[in-house]
Amino acid sequence: MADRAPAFPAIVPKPLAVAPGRGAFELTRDTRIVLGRDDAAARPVGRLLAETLRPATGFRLPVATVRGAPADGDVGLVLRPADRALGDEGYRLTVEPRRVVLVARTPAGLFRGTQTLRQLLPATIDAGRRRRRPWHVPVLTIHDRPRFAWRGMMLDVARHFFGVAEIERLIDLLALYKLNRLHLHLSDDQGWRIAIAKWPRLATHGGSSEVGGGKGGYYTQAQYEGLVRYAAARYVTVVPEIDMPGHVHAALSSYPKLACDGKPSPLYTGIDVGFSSLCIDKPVTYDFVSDVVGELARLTPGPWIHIGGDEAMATKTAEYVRFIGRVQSIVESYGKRMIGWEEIGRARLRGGAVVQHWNTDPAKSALSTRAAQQGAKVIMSPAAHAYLDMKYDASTSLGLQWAGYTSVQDAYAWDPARTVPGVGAGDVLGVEAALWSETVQSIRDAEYLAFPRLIGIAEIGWSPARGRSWADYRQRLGAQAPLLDSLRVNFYRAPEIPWR
Ligand code: NGO
Repeated sequence: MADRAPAFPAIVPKPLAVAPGRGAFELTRDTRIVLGRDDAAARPVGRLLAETLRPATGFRLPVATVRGAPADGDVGLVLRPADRALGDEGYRLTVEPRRVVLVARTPAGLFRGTQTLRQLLPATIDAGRRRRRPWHVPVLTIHDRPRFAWRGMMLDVARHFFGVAEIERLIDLLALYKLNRLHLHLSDDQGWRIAIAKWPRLATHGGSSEVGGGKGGYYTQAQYEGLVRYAAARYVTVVPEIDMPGHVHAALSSYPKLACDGKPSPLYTGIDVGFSSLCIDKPVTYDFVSDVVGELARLTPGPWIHIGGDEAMATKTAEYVRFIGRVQSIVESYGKRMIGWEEIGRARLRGGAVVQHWNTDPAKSALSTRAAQQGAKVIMSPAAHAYLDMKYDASTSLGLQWAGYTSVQDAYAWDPARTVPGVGAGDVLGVEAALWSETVQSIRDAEYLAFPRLIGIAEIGWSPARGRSWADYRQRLGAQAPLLDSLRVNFYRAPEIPWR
């Protein structure tokens, strides 16, 4: 296969600044990944890079500590904690004919830089098996850092369940496109997906169903901790969501005492929303919330716990407002920050709360505005752009269409800082694509809906608004096909994209 190094590199998300050069660095059997003596914190990043590059190259790629600057033939990882211009996740990548040097202020920044390096190599670097060919990286300099701190994807594991290996593969794909949050929607009417020691039936009973009547499933706490660690090694923070006070039928069916009428109910496998509610005035409700949030907080090194709060149509407004106020205090009592869907804008929010905008209906958008006015930061997930479960067009068999069709361009051509009136750049924490799984039965289905739209959302989160254009993006997106094929991603080959 010809080594098709593009004239200028087709990196996604688009870096802040790229200065192309001439020639190429070649990765060889003698290449080492080297760290400075004070840069031990970069070792895990070096190891992961070596693990990524070994299968296809067959090279040893030892990770070594050296004195002084990286020598000829080396790929150097350098930490410069005092270099503020690099930001928390930024990096500078210098590829010379004889060596590669990656500099960052933090290990996270180095990791992001290694993902750029991965995209600069021939796509077969990710094919998972040995290929005999030259491994070139074009000479260039890149200076890069993200626009937004929050660049996420939400996966609904409640409507259909996805196993640990599937989630790990998804985390790898998020990392490749420099996303840094995985929000897991762990409970809904149709299923409860995380073991809670003090309320075991949530998982054993509530976890045993899913949409359409499949067998469901749940994560043990040990499995969940493993996922959190796997993600953390790739600088992805897992954000757990337990939806309340609505979307709780699986919990009510597991513990009828949580329902206002106290009556047993069978599990639910349909796709209606808005019919279930916790019982706002029962004391046991707050034992439940506190136990669940407490156990989740212990499993969550990240600062956020998502409490849902959407579509509580079966809860009276005054009760909803009271409930969210109490939940906020519970979340804070475990040292965490509360995130909720935009509806929590109805309640009184304290500093540190985060709201997730989703419904493009103007009356609903006003709730995000209200939350921002109260000082909450906003994560942008407007359904018409960022809901990966919307159909691409009329021919898409998977997915829903309540927010309209969402083409690859619709998912890309918008600006989070200009989406909701009164919610400007200073209020926006970042972006998150949401994949709800009513129609998504397998991880292959999930990939089909997520890719390539998720890649566009990743670029919106990372790259400056100025300098982004659909015309340029579709070329760079098209150039991702060989890499996605190497990784065996089941992506939708949208006809408007010039796939390579
Ligand atoms: C809504 C609803 C979810 C659905 C999803 C389907 C939110 C925040 N609540 O988004 O329960 O699964 O739409 O697109």
